[in-house]
This record gives sequence, structure tokens and C-alpha cells, in this order.
Amino acid sequence: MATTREIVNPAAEIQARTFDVRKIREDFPILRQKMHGKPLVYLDNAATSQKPQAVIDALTHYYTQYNANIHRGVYLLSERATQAYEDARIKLQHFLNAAEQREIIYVRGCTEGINLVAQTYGRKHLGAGDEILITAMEHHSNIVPWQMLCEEKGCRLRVGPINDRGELLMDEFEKLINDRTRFVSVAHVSNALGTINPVKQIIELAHARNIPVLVDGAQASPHMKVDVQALDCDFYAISSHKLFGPTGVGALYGKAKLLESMPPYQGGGDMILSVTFEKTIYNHIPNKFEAGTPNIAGAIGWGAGLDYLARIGMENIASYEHALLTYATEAIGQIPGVRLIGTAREKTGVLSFMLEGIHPHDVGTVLDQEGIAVRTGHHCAQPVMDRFGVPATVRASLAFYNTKQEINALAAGLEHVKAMFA
Ligand code: 7TS
Repeated sequence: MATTREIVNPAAEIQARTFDVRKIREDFPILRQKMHGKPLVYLDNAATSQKPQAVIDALTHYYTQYNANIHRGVYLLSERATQAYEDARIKLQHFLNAAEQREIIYVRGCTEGINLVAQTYGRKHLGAGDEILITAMEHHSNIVPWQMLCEEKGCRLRVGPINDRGELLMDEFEKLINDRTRFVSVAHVSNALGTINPVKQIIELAHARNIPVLVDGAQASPHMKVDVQALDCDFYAISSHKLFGPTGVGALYGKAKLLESMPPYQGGGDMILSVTFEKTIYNHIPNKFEAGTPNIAGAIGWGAGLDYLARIGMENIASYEHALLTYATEAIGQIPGVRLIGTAREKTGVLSFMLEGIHPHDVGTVLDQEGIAVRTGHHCAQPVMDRFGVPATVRASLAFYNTKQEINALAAGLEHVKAMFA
């Protein structure tokens, strides 16, 4: 069971230091490397983020000093592991501003968080003819779990359209909400376009009809302050690895009342209070949803990452990245032959683009030779590619450790690509 011990919110305790990107880069050992003899320019942060030394140290410390299984040992080592694991849950509670720590469920990542809701809340509450509303800019993880539910239950998936900038058409979206709508699930930020959706407005619209809302926060959480109470969302799913923490762990926030009413997701150890062959009594939340030995090290490492972010301050990160995005949009957008895909007025640091006459994969391969890491492809958002009539894009996605010099390197790299294919 989760401990009831309170820890101090590090964000409130520690004064945000002035944002100095050179200093920040020193915290990320991987960034000191060269690739093909050139300094690594890592611009694939939407796929996964790099890890500060604090996270790497926390993992090493756990494995060298107090590795043990949690929630079951009477011995000190296990108590230490349990405490650190539960402390990380409290850090997540503060990070998302959840009202209670039991509203934070550890999962493998954002994908599992969404599947958990579809398979528990969805299977319990949705039936034939019911509708689930998403948007046209969702990642496959916020499409396929709902399609699977639709297939099983005979529900219908409805999709809010977007305009040529990659912005959700709110009037159209509102029209799609009707008496059969039973669930709304939307990305806070699009991974392929960078669009920030008006999730608060979406939640208000849905709640006016008593429809619960899940927000996919995989791409918003690394770039802005998230407050689930201010949003009033019912569920919010995030991944550690996109948030400067280890892979293989994520969190699902859910309102306690909803989580309590939902059946368990998986059965096994730790999610029960008692088991006989006749009857099993399930544990309380959050443990009810955490069957089996979890990613203990991952959660503890993530906690160290959240402390690190709190020391910098999410507001400082957001404003630095906003300035960098403005710079990058101008630097890349003005290159002849570049077509930016995703020009929403509210955006985070994603630059998706086509380079005229050159396949995105070729662009990525040549950039790699220059030490520049970008993603090319459909970014697990094929319907977005279809909407813009392109098979794939080149995507440069920013984090707070990226610099103007790196954007200049990308611009020079693109000129180089053009020269090679001229
Ligand atoms: N939702 C969004 C908006 C995402 O961008 C991603 C991953 C996921 C969900 C799934 O997260 P996971 O941690 O469970 O895999 N997006 C990407 C991407 O853009 N490139 O690689 C993964």
C-alpha cells in the first residue's frame, strides 16, 4: 500500500535557478559525444529524451545500495526500496498537482496508461452504439486501444478534424459531442505537429454532458507545467522516458472516485488484499492497478529526474523552449524548399517538415552523417500524414538542453542535403 507520509514539494522549496543552457548541458553526459566525428546534435526529443546525471546516479545508487523488492520485505533494504518508490509517487503527485498520491498509478508508459483506461473503464461502461471521441492528430496509442474496444463492444470512434495549420476545429469537435458520446480522449500536444490542444475547453465541453476525458500528456509534460486539478481532466497519461527519466515506467493519473469504481487491469501479486480459490478481494488504489513487481529502479530514477526538473522550473523550461522554437521556425522555415507541416498558433518545439524533392528518409540519413539526430517517418501518427497528403516528414523536436547553435547546425545540414541532391 502507498505510504501516507508526506514529503515536501521540491518545486515549492527550491528557488528556480537562472536558466543557463550551457550549464544545463553539462548535466547530460550523453550530449558530450561526437557522432561520425561531429558533435552530437540531438533533436529527437519527442521520441525519447536524454537523461541528466542525477537520474543515472539514482539508478546506480539504487542498484548498489538498496535493491530489493517492494511492499513485502520486513527487512531494512526492502523498506528503503519501498520508501523511495513511494516517494517517487509523491513527486509525481506534485508534478501533476494531483489531489492525492493514490491517484497516481505506475504503468509501463503512456501507452499502457491509455490501454488501462480503455480496458477497465471502457469495458465496464461502454456498449454497443456508444461513441468515443478523439482528434485527427492522435498518436497511434490514443487510437488503437479505442478501436480495439470498439471492435469488442460495438462502439463507434469519432474523430474531430483539424485545419491546414494542424489545429483542432473546435466547432466541428463540439458538434461531434452528442447523446451517444461516452468518452473523450485527446492529446494535450501532438507529437507529429507540436500543436497544443485547448484541453481545458475540451474538458469543459465534455463535462457539461457528464462525459469523462482522458488527456494524453506524453508530449506536453516535458515542456510545460501540468495541473490536473486546474484542467479537471479525469485521466492524464505520461511516460518517464520522454520526461528525462528511465524507460519502462510511466504514470496514469485518475480521479480517485473513478479509479475506485474501475475493475482491475491485470491480476497478480500486490493488487490483492486476500486470495482464496473461492474469492479474491482486490487491494485499494493505486495498488489495485499495479499487479506484479513493478519497475522499481525506473520509478526511483524518474523521481530524481522530477527533482531535477523542479530545480530548473517548468515555467523556465517553457519560456526558454518557446524562444528556441521561434528562432528555429524562422531559421528552418525560410530555407527554400522547406514546407513546414504543423504551424499551429499554440505550439511546442516540434518542427515537422518536407524538403522539396527529397525523401525524408534521405534527409535523415544525410543529417546523421553531420551528427544530427532527427526522426523521419510517420511518427506513429499515420492519419496526420494522410491529412497533409505526405507519406512521412522529417521531425526535429526540441528539449530545454538544445541551443540556437544546434538549430544553426540543422539549417546548415539541410543546405548540405540540398546540395547533395541538387
Ligand atoms: N502519445 C503521444 C502523443 C506520443 O507522442 C507517444 C510517443 C505516445 C503517446 C506513446 O508513448 P510511449 O512512451 O508509451 O511509447 N511518441 C513517440 C514519438 O513521437 N516518436 O517516438 C515515440
